[in-house]
Amino acid sequence: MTTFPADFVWGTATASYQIEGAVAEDGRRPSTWDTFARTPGKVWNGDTGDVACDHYHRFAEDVAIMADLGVDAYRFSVAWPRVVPEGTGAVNQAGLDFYRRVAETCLEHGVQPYVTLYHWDLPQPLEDAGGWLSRSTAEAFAEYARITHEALGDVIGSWITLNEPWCSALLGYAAGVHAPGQQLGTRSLEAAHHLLLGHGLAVQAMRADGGEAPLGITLNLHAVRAASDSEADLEAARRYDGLGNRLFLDPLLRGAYPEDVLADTGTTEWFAERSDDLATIAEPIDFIGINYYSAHTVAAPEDGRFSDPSLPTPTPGSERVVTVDTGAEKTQMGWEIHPDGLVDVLAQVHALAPGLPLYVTENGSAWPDEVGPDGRVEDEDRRRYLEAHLEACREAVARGLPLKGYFCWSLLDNFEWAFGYDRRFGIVRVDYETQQRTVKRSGEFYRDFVARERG
Ligand code: IFM
Repeated sequence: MTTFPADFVWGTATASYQIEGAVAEDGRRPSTWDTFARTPGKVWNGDTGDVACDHYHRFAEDVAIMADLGVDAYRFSVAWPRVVPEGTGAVNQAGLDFYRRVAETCLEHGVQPYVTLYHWDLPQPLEDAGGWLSRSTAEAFAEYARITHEALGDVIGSWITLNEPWCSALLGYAAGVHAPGQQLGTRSLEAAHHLLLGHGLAVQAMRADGGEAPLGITLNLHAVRAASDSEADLEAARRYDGLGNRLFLDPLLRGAYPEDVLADTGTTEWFAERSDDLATIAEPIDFIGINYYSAHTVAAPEDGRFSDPSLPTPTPGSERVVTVDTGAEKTQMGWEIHPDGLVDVLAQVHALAPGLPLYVTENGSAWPDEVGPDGRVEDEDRRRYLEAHLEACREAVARGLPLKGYFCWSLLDNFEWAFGYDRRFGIVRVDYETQQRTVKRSGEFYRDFVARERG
């Protein structure tokens, strides 16, 4: 059996708005997610991140849990509206101090801090000025990245600019199911461009600031399979892969947008006018993070086939693609479980950028956990999902893919965006009434797996 390299990084991941709470403390100002969550009908049960897991006050306890689990690294995100509360202008030292405390506590426990600079909490004033539809947001992001890098560069092990720009652009500006909740069709691709530009500018700004820490970006990649070899189904797969993967991978790793996607969406001219930005977007990076949850089998629409609500409608072209239910087991999110798809997406990225280190920066599953009379959570479904995907990572390593680490999503149950607290992804249970943390069976499994792999 292939063993993981000795320096393979084992981690867990979270994100600021999903766990911190304390949304109005120590100078933090509202983000688009504060606004969105407060808009009636946008988030299940009217849940908000106001308190979440209260990680802002309990981070030391959470880091100690990670140390007990024996993980090497903690991927957390910095909330832009804590550091630069209005998006541009005045810097909030208290916000930077908080993240320094988190990072230093990690280091004291032998846990390397990996920081994501943008996991969706855009300062509301920037959204009011156009959000990611505006080029100035990309420039503001680079300045915020520079400030954070300069302040925390001595304690952060790795930097990730953006988390899942596909979600920010297409769920936020096309499907409207994420903040800021807009349904602008092809204009969502303008948001994608400005996110990518923001990434490139941020990489340049952080490089100019100096330091050794690796810089990268995290994408949520879709393993795409055509339902059949028919021309129509292959065409559907091309479209799904185009919007879900290549729209982001190609400019980042090849310095060019996929022409078929621009043609499909009628945006060729708009992008041609901005072709000078491509060199910035393709600024060399040190690694790429991949968030993987499911594979998608797609087909041309036809009666009786199931249409996937996660493919953003009304993005032009989405009406030409449906997702087929293959009968595979699904998580509580309705996402089919296909561990082999993880190897496929890693191989897809490797083919584009041979030699670029790869990390699985998120992977996990939601299940309707039950708490036993003894307080234990025997989450066998989550444990099996985790084991199957860890074995897929082993397979990737065996095939020679340069996979350097794995971060389980998530350390804690948390605010699952539009699903509020109704979906639990944690390997540690959070009782939202008492804020008590309990390591689930899946967490114990992960601890033992990591220990065994380390020999
Ligand atoms: O909770 C999210 C996370 O914020 C981004 N990636 C997917 C996770 C599960 O939906």
